Amino acid sequence: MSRNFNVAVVGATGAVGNEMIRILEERDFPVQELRLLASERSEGKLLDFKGKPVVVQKLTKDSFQGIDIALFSAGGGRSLEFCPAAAASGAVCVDNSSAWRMDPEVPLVVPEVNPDDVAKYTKKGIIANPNCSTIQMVIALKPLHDFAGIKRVVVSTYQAVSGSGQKAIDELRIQTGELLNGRPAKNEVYPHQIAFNCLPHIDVFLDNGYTKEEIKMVNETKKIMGDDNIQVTATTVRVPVFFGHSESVNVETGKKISVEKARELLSSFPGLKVLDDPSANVYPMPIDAAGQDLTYVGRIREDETIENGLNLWVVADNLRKGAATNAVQIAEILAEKYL
Ligand code: NAP
Ligand code: 3JN
Repeated sequence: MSRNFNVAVVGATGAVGNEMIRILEERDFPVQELRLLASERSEGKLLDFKGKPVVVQKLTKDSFQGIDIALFSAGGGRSLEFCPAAAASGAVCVDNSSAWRMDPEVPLVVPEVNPDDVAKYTKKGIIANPNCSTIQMVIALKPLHDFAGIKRVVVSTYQAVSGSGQKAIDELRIQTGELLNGRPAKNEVYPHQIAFNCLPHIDVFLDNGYTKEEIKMVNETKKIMGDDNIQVTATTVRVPVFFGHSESVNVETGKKISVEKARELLSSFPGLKVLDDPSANVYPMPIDAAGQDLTYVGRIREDETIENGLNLWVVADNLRKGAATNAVQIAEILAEKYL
């Protein structure tokens, strides 16, 4: 990267935005100016970047003058309203919401899987970051698909509360404390108690009985992998974990992949780390993935009920690789190749 860039973080005070600031810092992204934007509730608040305070500004359509790259994580409504204004000012938007993901003129990118799709940003000036559950799954699927052609995927997720934002992190912490002290738990973010519980309900229910989160996994996987023939069915579940989404992934392929071959393919894929030694109790867990940028895969075994099938257990930090790290990696590709 030969020059520095003016970068805006929209939703800078949120769980994802905060992680974006940390990751820009950690990866030493070449930032000239960092502009932090949020709602008027946060106007004037100070956030730290590289040891210096940066004042949070209120998001308006004029917020993007002089900005090269705008990282959005302030919800789909804000992305729908403000990405076009940012793009019209000359910024390239990397959007973390679902607002633009399925727009045919907007690329949906996981850098390890389809980095060349970044080039398609020119039509609308927007690149979409996939849903966190999709990102970690497609990283595990891609090397298997390239080798043996994936026909069908059955996935069940175990998603951390940080996927629902800062208020949900607080809700799990407070509920756990109250219940352990014999007091009743209040719920505001979720429709039921989340502490010591599991909710098979992420995002809203649709007419077909699936949740929107489940349908995101179906549609986004096809778009990122560039193959509409991959069949995906998903059940997404919220669990009382703070950081790190886990997934049970059953894959049916066009030709057989032995467990040894799967291990070899997965081990050599960028961004993936195989942790698979059940005899020593080694398998991926969210407590180990939290704070990391890799996607971890283990429990690799044959599905003995079909001719060509594998079962995998896939874990990643949902706020990092599932959101902020993926967005900053896209920004790095933009900075290196396109801006
Ligand atoms: P969060 O912790 O609740 O933070 C929300 C952020 O949006 C805050 O900075 C908030 O600012 C800002 N915001 C809200 N309303 C605004 C407005 N009217 N104008 C300007 N800023 C506004 O939520 P989060 O977990 O960080 O998630 C934020 C968004 O990121 C989600 O809605 C989703 O679209 C996306 N996301 C994507 C993934 C993924 O899978 N890739 C994962 C999680 C989230 P204030 O502090 O001023 O209210
Ligand atoms: O619940 C999770 O674990 C991930 C949540 C993602 C999310 C939360 C609120 C709105 C999204 C998303 O990225 O799909 C959205 C959205 O639809 O933008």
